[in-house]
Amino acid sequence: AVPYNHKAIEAKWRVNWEKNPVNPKVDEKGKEKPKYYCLDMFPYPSGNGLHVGHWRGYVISDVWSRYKLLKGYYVIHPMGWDAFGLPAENYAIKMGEHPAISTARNVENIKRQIQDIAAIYDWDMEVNTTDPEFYKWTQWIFIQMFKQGLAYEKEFPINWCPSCKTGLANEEVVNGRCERCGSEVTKKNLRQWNLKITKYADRLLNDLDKLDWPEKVKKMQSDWIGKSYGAEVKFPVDGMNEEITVYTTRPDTLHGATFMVLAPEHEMAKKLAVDETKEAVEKYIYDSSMKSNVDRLQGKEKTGVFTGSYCINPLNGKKVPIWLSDYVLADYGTGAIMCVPAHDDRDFEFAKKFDLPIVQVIAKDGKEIENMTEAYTKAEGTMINSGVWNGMESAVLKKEAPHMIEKMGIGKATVNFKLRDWVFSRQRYWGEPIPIIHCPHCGNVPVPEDELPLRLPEVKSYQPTGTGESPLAAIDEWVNCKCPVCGADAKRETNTMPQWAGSSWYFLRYVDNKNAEELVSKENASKYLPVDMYIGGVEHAVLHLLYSRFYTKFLYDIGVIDFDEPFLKLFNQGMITGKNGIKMSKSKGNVVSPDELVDDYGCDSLRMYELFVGPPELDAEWDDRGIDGVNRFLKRFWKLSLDSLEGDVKPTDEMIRYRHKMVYEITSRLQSFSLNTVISGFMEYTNKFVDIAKKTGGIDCETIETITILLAPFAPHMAEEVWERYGHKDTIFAETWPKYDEEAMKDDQIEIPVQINGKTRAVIKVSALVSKDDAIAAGKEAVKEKLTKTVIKEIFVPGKIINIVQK
Ligand code: ANZ
Ligand code: ZN
Repeated sequence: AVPYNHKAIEAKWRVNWEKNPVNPKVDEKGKEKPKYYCLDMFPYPSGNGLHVGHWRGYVISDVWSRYKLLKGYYVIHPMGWDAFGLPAENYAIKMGEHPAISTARNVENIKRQIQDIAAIYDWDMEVNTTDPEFYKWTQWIFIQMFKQGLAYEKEFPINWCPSCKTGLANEEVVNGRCERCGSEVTKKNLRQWNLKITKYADRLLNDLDKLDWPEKVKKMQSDWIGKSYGAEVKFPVDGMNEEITVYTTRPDTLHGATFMVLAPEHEMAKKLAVDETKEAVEKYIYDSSMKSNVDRLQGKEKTGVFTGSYCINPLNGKKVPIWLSDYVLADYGTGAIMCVPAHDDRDFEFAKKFDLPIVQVIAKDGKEIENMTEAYTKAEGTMINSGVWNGMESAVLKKEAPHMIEKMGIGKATVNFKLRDWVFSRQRYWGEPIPIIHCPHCGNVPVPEDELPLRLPEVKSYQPTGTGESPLAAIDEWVNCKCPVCGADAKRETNTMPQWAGSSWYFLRYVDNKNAEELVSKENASKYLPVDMYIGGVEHAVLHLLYSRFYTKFLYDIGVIDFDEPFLKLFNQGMITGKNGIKMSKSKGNVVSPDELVDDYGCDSLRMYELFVGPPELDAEWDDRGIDGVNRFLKRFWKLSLDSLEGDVKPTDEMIRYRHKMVYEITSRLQSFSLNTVISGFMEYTNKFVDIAKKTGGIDCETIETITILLAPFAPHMAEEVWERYGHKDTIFAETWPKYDEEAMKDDQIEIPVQINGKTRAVIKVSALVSKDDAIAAGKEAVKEKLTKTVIKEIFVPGKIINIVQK
């Protein structure tokens, strides 16, 4: 047979597919087929280009799309660019070039590189978040939220990245550092636009049940939303006509509350100071205003200051001192807590450090502990030192206490969420302008919808200012405008949206990307959405994946779409790393570029190797040498198929049996997303067929064609070429995925005698192709009663006899 020439074959099919796309466009053939929407997380067009790690996700989604195509679906498989935001802008600043120019060039480059993968993206659906025709709708959504009271302005201390010189949302702060650049995050008091995602907290939590997502991601989202049940309890302040309300999830421990701590920002903090403590209290308040939330929660050593005032424990009337400490957050619960050092770790640490009383109220193993060395934090055990509650089970009391407290009139049962509203404005240039006009008479007025898009103006200096104002604030001609309501002189909002704005809804736009009247037509939205399969990295678990769910629910509520969850199924691929598991990056110098591998081995080999490196959901270390193995497999199959074509052999029972077995194995491994074992399955079965062909001179045509269809999603070029050589005119992707017949998979059964020391003791039925180990195991089982001595020899003559020798 002619040798496998990947260059010629791949070049030829690229041209053919260009002319006749294998996935017919929307509204052509698609109409009568069911849809399947397979979505990739769209990339940031950075200047670094693609490495073999990026390929992995795109190969997985393409294999899945082509499989669905062969299963008879109309497949929606689009691609676009998440091009606004910090990464593009930081890159542009580094290169001293306007972000619009570098972004456009990066898009060109990456698009060319993505095309090397030979994925069946429909480029007619392409979107780019920086295209005014796209961000017109990003702005439109913001205006709808504003009209519903979900987008609001507020001044408060927010997370601030001193290096990116912009405010950040909580989700963008990872372990106290900026999600983008890794700098330590501080606080800054800023006027901010916020989106009221908290209004959707319950729905975002409950609807996780509807989703076929990895449990790990669902758990991250539900932890982030952080719903907890507890009580608010009112503590009167001693000698003042004031009350302080605390939030607790452990009202059962109320008798053990020996002091109280307020967040330094608490509105009562300053008022509680007395003459002797005033100076220390004010200094403490100022110092903590400079720290980030994460620092405050994970800070090594507890800090705090006594206010000089006391309040009264409403259950037992005891006086408890009021302290300030930054381990209590201002924006969670009520910003004040009752401290039960015997049963809470942080309170315990604080009590030890400042020598405050510790009173145990839950008996651990029925006992009161002499000298506590750590808090006993479980709600297990009987109540002690708790007045009328003594003798109750803490677990029961924990549930009942909120209602008891409510009846006593000292507080109420409450539910709390950790989720905060989304800080939505950025003091940066490269983002969607927020379409709001500040009018001295009318307040905040949205830009009239028929004036959208509100274009991002050209500026000379797009560097962040660091003053808390965006670079747009320096462009007077742009800032100064007329109020659309009253016509007075007014000013435009100069903050821009965060990079997550466009990605929160882009998947809706693909299916109607040229619609000038609507974000997406009702018709297309209900025909092609929601997304059936979403493929991407796990790093967006609480950012993009939460924000998109919020946007989808909002657009559902205002009637734009008729579904309220965007992504029915989610698959998170693992990372491809360099040697020793180190992340591939330019700075580490361990980036493997796909270009040379494609050149040397071909796209088909690289596609298959990307899957062969390991289970797709796990990280995998890259080693170039491994690609040789899959390349050899492709050559072997190539030769087998061409030799068989010449040989024109009739099918044998063995060929048929293995064909059905192979269809079964490949399909079930593919269905369970075990893509690396699909590739090893191809290798195993091809070896088997090569062995058979040695005896028969080839493999029958139907079997080879079946394997070729199975192979098509993985090595599409070779599959098309073999298919054509087998005499087919139409693309292989117009075929249907092969079916298997369980009966045909079964091996022939034969009867075989089992002897002990040469005497037949039983006859068993086994497969004609049974292995030695399986045959002996089955034989021994059949005669186990008679195997009384030590087995010294086991003989198996295939198809003839099993003989066990014992002594
Ligand atoms: C008394 C108590 C006793 C508490 C005990 C715990 C254990 P989750 O589950 O995360 O909601 N808390 C309340 N507001 C806080 C704030 N603003 N900053 C820091 N901590 C705060 O946790 C609720 C618990 O965290 C509350 O229950 C409160 O401490 C603390 F044995 O109250 B607990
Ligand atoms: Zn006005």
